[in-house]
Amino acid sequence: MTLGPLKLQNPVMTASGCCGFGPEMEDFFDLSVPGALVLKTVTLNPRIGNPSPRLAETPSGLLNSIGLPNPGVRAFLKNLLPLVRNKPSCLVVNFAGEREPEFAEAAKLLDGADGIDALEMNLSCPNVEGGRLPFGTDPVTVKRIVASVRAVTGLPLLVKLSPNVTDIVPIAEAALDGGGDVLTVANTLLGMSIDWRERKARLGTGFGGLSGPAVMPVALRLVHQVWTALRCPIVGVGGVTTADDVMAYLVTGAAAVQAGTACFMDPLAIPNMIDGVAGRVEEEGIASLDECVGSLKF
Ligand code: RRO
Repeated sequence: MTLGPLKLQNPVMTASGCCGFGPEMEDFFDLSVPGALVLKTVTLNPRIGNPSPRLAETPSGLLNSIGLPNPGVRAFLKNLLPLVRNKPSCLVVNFAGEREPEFAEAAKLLDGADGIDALEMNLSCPNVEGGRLPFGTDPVTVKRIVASVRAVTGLPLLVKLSPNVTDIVPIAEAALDGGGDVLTVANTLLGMSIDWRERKARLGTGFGGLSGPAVMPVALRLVHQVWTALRCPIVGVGGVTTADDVMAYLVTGAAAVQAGTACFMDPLAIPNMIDGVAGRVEEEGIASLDECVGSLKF
């Protein structure tokens, strides 16, 4: 698969946050199997994350308020990257900043490391202190932050966008204008679950990010809007669970997908989807998956 500057052996990547830093999945499949392995977000400085409960199940969905717990970029490079270096077919490191300049500072440190094939900027974590809006909701800010990262790295750059916006297209355009190569569409949808008898929210922080099959129609609609307006390289993410889900995203305009919540339901979901996609290609006589991208008819 062609994904902007990347060539992927297949279109199914792990979604950031759902497969840890890699070794967590090695009991289930070889890390070289996914089209790309995308790691949990790292920030410049260590973070302990949010108070529990951090997860709540909803019908066909999963709410999270994890809060970016991670050891910080320097400890990641020293202790975690060596555990996965050279194992995935394509290693994508997802990173974020707590303050604007920290995106470029983190990217600069990551750029200097061996074994990273691409970076994914997380402009869209829904679980920041006090429910503040993530950086990725304003086009001017998005362009400025992406440009600050582009200035310090030549690595392929994915920009992960927020679905919690009125119109994603100007934000997607700003990410490309700033120098992003690929758009990851999209992070989790803001949501809430409550136990009314207890008068309590089921997440420690009140609300959080919704993922899983419940969000796929929303994410597909966002991919459709971005593809139709910009014809750019897109990674579709949101509820990808089966090979048919993968094909639906490709046809809508994504050149690859990320699967996250599906891995909690079945740790073998990604290898199974990759096999399933190969089966669909065979059954339908598809010459190449690249030709499926954006082939939706009206
Ligand atoms: O750690 C989290 O709470 C989290 C992150 Br960084 C993100 O990008 N998306 C999400 O749903 N949760």
